[in-house]
Amino acid sequence: MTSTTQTTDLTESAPTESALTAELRDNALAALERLGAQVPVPDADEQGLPVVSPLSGETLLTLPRAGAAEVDAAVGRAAEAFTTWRSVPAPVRGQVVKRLGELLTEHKADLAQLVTLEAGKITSEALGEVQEMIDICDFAVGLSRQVGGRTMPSERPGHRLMETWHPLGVVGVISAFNFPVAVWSWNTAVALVCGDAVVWKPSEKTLLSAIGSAALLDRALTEAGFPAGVSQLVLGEREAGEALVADPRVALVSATGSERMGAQVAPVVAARMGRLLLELGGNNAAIVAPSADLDLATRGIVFSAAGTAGQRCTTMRRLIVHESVVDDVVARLARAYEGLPVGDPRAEGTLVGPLVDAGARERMVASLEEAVADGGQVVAGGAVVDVPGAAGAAYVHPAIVRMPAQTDVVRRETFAPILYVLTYSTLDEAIALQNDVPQGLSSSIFTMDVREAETFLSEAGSDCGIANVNIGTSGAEIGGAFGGEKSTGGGRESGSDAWKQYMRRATNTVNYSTELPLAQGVNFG
Ligand code: UN1
Repeated sequence: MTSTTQTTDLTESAPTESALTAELRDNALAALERLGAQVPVPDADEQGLPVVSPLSGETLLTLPRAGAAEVDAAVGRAAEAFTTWRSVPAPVRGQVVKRLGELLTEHKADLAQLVTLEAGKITSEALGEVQEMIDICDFAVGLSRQVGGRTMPSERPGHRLMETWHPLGVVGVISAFNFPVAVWSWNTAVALVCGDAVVWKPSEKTLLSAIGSAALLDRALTEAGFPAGVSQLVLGEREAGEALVADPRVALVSATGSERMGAQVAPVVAARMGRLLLELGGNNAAIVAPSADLDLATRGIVFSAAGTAGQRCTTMRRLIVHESVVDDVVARLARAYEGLPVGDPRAEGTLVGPLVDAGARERMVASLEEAVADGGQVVAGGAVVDVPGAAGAAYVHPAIVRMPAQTDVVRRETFAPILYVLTYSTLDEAIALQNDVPQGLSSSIFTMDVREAETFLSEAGSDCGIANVNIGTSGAEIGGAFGGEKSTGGGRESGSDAWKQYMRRATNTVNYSTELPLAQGVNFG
């Protein structure tokens, strides 16, 4: 890629461009400059990759498009850099991640601004996303002095039986638009302390925040005198993603996105015996029991269902409410939804920003129509919202729909703010409804009854990777392992012992005796 700082006159500005788009471009370029990032410029004859902001729905600028050849070169550079990086002591690698955390802290507002411009998140949530990056850096620094194996008793005298953990090699990270930078950092901070190199293909919808984040890591690496090759960024679309997934030098593919994407990636990686870490769709439900603290539940539900305009993997999409409290709960939620400020995510007080694009809005409208055809009743929101000066943006009012049953539309993930409400009479029935979807990411129960809470968390309860009590389905901390079961893909990123997926384990037996006893008492001559 040619690396020249891109200025306004080098960008493709359509004649019909809105004043808002010009402002967004200026803001984005200024933030990138503060981040020390070079914005690559496409060749004159190249059809560049458009950077579109969901705030205006228009193109801010174009970037060079990486295809299979660029991915091949990036993986080559990463594989080469890995041969040095793997032998750097893990605590020293941790110092690079520590520096990345410091740079992220220093540039928190700059990166958050790019997240808002590209993913449409309100400022507080965008800052929270960068905080999540800082948190995982802290976590990974601690990990850099802890990754290690066990020693087990050997059955043979004078023998030691132990495990050693080694870096895997090149990790391919494919991230989604909705957490454009945090998910990269979960993978990268941990992979780097584990001794791996990372090739990152961000969503084609969030290229600038990727450029900004990668620039900070490059700085941390070069300041410490390490080859920047361990961190590679490829800005491309499907062709680039396919090349990365198929490349036999990529030891682990960590991909976040739709269930459909996962179903395409998984067989390719499996066929070459590569490792997979998938974080795919969620269809997260909360159960509201008769004993629930309804004030607390209402607040938790509104954040998880309407926050991030319903565009988190962990967004609450289903509410399963006891029949004795359902009318009360729905009335409280409808009141809260009525007052939700929808609009420019940069504005103070806005709680719901735009959907990522018009396609997302169409899918929301279509799902609402299907729900109504299934007998659903829209009790709040659901309308398309016009924001002055942003005609190309896709704003909607988050919706609540009471459903007579868990029909197909409810069992699918529509990546938009629709909360389907179902009722139950026994806890067993509620848990069965909660589990009766293809996905298994996040779940929660609102109850003051310890028996109900414990049953929900037991083996007979939620089948999800995340199960919470008296808290919504979204907004997990980085200290726990993050991921889910069934069609969500089974991977675990972020905290706890997720690091093990970024390393390979060797079992070592050392004989320090003068004899050669065989295991299992075998006698061989
Ligand atoms: C995602 O939507 O892909 O738990 C990640 C949460 C965030 C991460 C979401 N910490 O909602």
